[in-house]
Amino acid sequence: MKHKIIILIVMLSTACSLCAQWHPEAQIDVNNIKTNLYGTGNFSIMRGGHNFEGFGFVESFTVPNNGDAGTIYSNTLWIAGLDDNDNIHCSAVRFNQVGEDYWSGPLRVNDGSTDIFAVMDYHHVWKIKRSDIDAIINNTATEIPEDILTWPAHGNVEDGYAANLAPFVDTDNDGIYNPLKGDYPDILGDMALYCIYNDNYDIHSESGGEALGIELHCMLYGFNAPDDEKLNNTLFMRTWIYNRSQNNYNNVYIGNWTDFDIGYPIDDYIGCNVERGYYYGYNARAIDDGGGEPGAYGNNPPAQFVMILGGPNMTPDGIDNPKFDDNGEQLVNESINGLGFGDEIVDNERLGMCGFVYHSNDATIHGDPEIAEEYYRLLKSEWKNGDKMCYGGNGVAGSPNTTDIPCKFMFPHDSDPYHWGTNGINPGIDEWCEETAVNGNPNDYGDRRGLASSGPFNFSSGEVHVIDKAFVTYWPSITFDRDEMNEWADYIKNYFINNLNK
Ligand SMILES: [Ca+2]
Ligand SMILES: [Ca+2]
Ligand SMILES: [Ca+2]
Ligand SMILES: [Ca+2]
Repeated sequence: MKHKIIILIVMLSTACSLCAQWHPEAQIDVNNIKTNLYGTGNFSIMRGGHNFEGFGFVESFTVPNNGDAGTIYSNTLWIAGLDDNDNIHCSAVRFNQVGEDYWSGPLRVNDGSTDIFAVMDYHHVWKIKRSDIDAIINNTATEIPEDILTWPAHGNVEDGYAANLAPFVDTDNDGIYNPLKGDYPDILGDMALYCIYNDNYDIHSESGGEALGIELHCMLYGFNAPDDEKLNNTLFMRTWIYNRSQNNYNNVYIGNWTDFDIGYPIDDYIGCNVERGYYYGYNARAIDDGGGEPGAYGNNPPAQFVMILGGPNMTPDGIDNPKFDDNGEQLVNESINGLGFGDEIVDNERLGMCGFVYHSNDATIHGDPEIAEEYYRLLKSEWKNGDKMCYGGNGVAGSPNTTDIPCKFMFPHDSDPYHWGTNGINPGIDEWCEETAVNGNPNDYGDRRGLASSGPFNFSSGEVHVIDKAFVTYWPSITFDRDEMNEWADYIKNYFINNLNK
């Protein structure tokens, strides 16, 4: 037995530090989107729903679910901030090509530590169906599924972990999860995937950053809604982030990073919508033509957007922060796309998308970040060398059609009428977007990656922040149309506010 454990430890140590493919995974297939989720909260990573670039075909963020084309190659969470000594702490992965910043399992509540046994115990993605919960409630269940029986409701308190982890409905109110007595997982949607992971098991070999000591719980969920095209093409994600370290962090930014691939991956554009708090990848060409390869959309390709429905809590200040000034004018600040502003509820305000930057797969100033400081700069809407992003052109000061006005949102088109991204200054260029970026001419299309960030905010020891996002595959009724896409965004945001934000 002891011998076996030692072998297992050696295997796991090697695997954990190296290999994303080894992460546990499960697949959500509740509606028109089908994707895997890894046990470290990422999806599609190291895979494509595509047959390009020699990766081979693997089902991942496949839309429609019975097709062979997808819209997202990789989606991950970045977070970075400063401790009391101004040291950067950073957890961020892109493709796990370099290494790993996240591992399965919770952290001990007193010091943020963990060990290989916890990594092993939580090395799983739970998959829960609403129909199985209904059967338990209605007493018609013939057998309780394994993932409901093993739902990670409680941590090992004797070993220092939190008593309560995954949410559950405690039907007998005894504080203990017991599915054999009628308790069941408290999920959202008709199907949910759930995993628990942390950034403190090992050194950060992907970003090189110092760990924050955070424990993350991720729920990816959706609705089976064949009569509701918008909801049926949406997945939601809720992430709970616990600061289990003893550090109080300041100037923290959290980001959602996406490598869009709209079918054929190298003919894409990217942009963002400031007022609605989302960013999107779309095909640069009317026809997504993969040259005969499977995995291209052909005519009428979809666009994919990621909306920050509700970001980190703002620091409580005892007031319901307003959305409008005394004259009824929109305030030029985070109330533009944040949640809970001017709703007569004190201190429920949450940041939305406070910045958006894109970058490319190249060695320029636009290229991929490599060290923690570069990740942190991108999170702050700066270029990786520390230069401010500037409005217009390619966002790099001194380039054609680029102003010297610092900006927070790249390619906002007409979605920033209050000029929040340029600190209230009218930059004098309307509809900044890829189609007309330089002298009215289109950019070369390519393989785009984008990062939406929320911040700055404070993240104290023992505190939890909750992040809500939506991943929506928008199908144009005729051709790609930003006004129509905005209707989809408004519908999904309202659905979230009315049904899910509780
Ligand atoms: Ca109970
Ligand atoms: Ca494409
Ligand atoms: Ca409020
Ligand atoms: Ca407040």
